[in-house]
Amino acid sequence: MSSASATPDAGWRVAGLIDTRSSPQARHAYIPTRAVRLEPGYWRSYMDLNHATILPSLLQKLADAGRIDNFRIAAGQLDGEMRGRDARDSDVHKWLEGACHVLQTHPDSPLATSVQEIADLIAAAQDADGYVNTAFVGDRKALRHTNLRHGHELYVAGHFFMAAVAHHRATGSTQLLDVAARQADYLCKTFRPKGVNSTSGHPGVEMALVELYRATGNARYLDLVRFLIDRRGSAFPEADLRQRQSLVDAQPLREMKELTGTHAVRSLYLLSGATDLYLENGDESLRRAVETLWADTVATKLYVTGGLGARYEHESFGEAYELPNLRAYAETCAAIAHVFWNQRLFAMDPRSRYMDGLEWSLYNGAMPGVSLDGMTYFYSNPLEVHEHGAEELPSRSGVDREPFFQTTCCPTNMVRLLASLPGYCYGYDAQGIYVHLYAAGALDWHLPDGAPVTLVQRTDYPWSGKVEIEVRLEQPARFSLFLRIPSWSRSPRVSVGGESLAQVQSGAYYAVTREWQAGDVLSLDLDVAPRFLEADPRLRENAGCYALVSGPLVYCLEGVDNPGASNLDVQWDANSAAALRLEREDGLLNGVNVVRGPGLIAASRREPGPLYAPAGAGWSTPLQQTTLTAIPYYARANRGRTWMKVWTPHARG
Ligand code: FUB
Ligand code: ZN
Repeated sequence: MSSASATPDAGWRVAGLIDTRSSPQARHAYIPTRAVRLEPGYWRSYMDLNHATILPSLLQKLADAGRIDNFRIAAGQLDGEMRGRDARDSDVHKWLEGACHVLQTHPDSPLATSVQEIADLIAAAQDADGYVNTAFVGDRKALRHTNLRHGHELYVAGHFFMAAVAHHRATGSTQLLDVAARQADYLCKTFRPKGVNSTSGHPGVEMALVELYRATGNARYLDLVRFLIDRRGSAFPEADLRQRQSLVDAQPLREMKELTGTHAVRSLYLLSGATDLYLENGDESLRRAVETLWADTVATKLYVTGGLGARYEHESFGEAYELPNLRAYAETCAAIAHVFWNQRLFAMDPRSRYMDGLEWSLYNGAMPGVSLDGMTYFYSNPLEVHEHGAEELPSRSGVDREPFFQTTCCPTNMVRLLASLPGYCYGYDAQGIYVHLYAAGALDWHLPDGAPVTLVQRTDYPWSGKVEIEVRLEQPARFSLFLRIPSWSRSPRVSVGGESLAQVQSGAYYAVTREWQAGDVLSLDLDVAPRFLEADPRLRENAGCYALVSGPLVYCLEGVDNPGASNLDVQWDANSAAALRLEREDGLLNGVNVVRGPGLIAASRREPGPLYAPAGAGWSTPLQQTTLTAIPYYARANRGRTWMKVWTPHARG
């Protein structure tokens, strides 16, 4: 945004989640987590749950699994066997990153003690040459960089760099930033044409190195990112094609036109890093690549839930329109990676389509990843579940939540995402302030000339589409407030002081530019009335089906709310669209809007019958009328084993 250079200590308090203030190609910057106070509402309840339950319980689980002791052993403070797979340290780093985000809004949190203890341990475990990774020290030191396909070394380093930057931005301390810089310097010396001339099987380090550059000003980190990206397409020639696709190495990134076969999390992390690099170096070929891949992905490979990665095999994207419901992989981490990528794309090109995608994947792709009590998690997120069929599915099938995983990437990703949520809500440019996400609370920020401004947001979003923003100023000031008008909203309305404003369009930011007076109130009215979506006919599995949405939330049917029906015989009445009712249920699932509407159950199909019949003879099954109740998809699987369905056929009763 400007030409000022980033240096440690400079501006750590005002750096956003990604700090694009000095990025030459960035047209937008984000407002840091600490400037946003969320008040009771949807996101605040998750922030509190994360702080009070998820972070402490997950730290205990990490400790029980030996993840913290691994650092003690590496630091020579404890004798014993290290435990866990090669990527294990990344779980600690992601926890640490999340806890540091919390410290921005809650500097007095008891988590501060654990943060400091872990920061000290990581610093103590750093090797003399700068390397930090408990899986490759001692007698495993010789194995460093010998298994770049699967060893996760750079992936782990990337998560450490993100934690170190978050620690710096939370506390102002450079303790971990210095440790990270030493490790990054080591990587710069190691990964080069005449050194380790390869890249990482699991990307992630790219966006982290760019953020480390933004925090330290060391441009060598950008050179390393470019090197790691440029090696893609020829780093793993010994692997077969499917493996190279999975490693995002089947083609150079700039030549890729789609993500079929690529590992979802790997490719979305890589694209986040490539977008970051473009923001810094303006390489137009990178911009073309990320735009091409974004367009193809959202047009052909994105679940209606904002989930990504259709296949269990290699945890990868499928072909265009290959989006199975029962067997969806849709890893929680992939939806979170989509959030990361869209945030970076928006900084490159501030179009609401990126923030719409971010919001959709956040509510519907990521949030199902944690239970309402914050104790169990989903790795994969199918769009349909059989009542009795779970055992035949692959492990981590998204049927029953689990408290922990050996590779526990998704829970620790949830932690850092939830902790950083306020940092997604607002951004700014030279014209004014952007409201990206609607959530009750207050923003304490400043105008381009430095004058303080507070925005007080009052809303019950996503349960209601009404948002009020009160502007508090010391002096009247002229600037723009940009409101995201989501593409799903019909007939959106904006007014200031009761006066309606013209030409409010969905799928764009609406700029309200005026001389603002203290106490001015801006009102936004979005229509969250429930409605059905249909899929592109090429998505054959969903032919004749509806998905139900209300505002930014995708809904699903669960057996527990719809006794007498099953996922195989339940249908919406084709006439039900006009009869859908949005009803508040404060006592259900921590308080949700349910949707009720007329449905049908093909009752006589319960017994196995002939599997096939002559064409045209039809399956003239008597249909029993019923009222169906749908709940938000993110809240599914919180009441024991039950069938679930997002895409539901519709029929004439
Ligand atoms: O390999 C580390 C993580 O484990 C990946 O990001 C996820 O897809 C899971 O496989
Ligand atoms: Zn994961």
